[in-house]
Amino acid sequence: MKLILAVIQDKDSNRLIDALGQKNFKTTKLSSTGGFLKEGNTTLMIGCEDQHVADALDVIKDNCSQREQMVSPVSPLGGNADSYIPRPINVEVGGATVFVVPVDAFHQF
Ligand code: 2BA
Repeated sequence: MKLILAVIQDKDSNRLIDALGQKNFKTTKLSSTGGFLKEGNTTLMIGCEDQHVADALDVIKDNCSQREQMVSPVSPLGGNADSYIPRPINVEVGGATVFVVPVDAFHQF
């Protein structure tokens, strides 16, 4: 058995959960925060048998979009903030960042 951890954008989460559910994948949705943007994103936990992992990854790929996001860098620490003009930069976020980890045991009590 494997545990798929998929970090996705909030905007994609309902569509992806529905698409996974239609293929009988069970999901747990966690509210998470990206370390770089410090904005909310969604982490899905999906437990499934090894032979279904590729199918789950296909569903994730098909339902998560890459988006560009403008980010304003914070002003430099210790520098002269008066003359600092923050220039927003473009960052490409997602589709999905996915970890597939082995599961030693699975219990439901
Ligand atoms: P964030 O950490 O908020 O990152 C959002 C996007 O910002 C990233 O998109 C990436 O394009 C960019 N980015 C991240 N760190 C950067 C840096 N030091 N310099 C410049 N740009 C940077 P994604 O790579 O698609 O990642 C989306 C979210 O997936 C991340 O949100 C984070 O929550 C998660 N993630 C990505 N890689 C991860 C990893 N190795 N371990 C754990 N979580 C990860």
